[in-house]
Amino acid sequence: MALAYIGLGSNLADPQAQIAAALAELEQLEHCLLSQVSSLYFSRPMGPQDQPDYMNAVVAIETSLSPIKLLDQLQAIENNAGRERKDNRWGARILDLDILLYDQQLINTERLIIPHYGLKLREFVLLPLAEIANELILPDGGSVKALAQQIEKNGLKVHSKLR
Ligand code: ROI
Repeated sequence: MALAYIGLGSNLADPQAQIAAALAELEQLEHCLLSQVSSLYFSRPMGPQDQPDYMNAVVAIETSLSPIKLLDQLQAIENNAGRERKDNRWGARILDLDILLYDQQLINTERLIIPHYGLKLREFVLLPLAEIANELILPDGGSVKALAQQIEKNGLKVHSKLR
């Protein structure tokens, strides 16, 4: 089994409900065990500011799925939520599920870059990750705890418990 960390984000169509529904779907995934769930966080948009605030969370999943099979499953959940795959890399989204880490693997392919490129730059990823994996060391040797302590919080707040 591998241990994967997944980032969840939403800023459209009742973000809190979107994240809760995604969590329920992650719990049902075959060959996956949802082992940890962060709090739900309120965050300000990174990127264009003319979009709603976000809800974000991070979960840990034990899985026997390969990284690409896991990505297929996550994209199916995004699509079920009504996510449109168009060219809006920095725009509002109903549901975003990103593989942040997959064990200590480094993956760099067209479909998948792991660790996720935004991991160390995004307070809405680092702080929820630190909540569930404070002692985690990244493949490049970086400490999640230290990175989370150093990053600018940009208004990030715990909104509620998910579990
Ligand atoms: N901003 C926040 N706060 N949370 C996100 O999940 C998020 N996702 C994105 C962009 C548009 C970069 N901004 C975000 O994809």
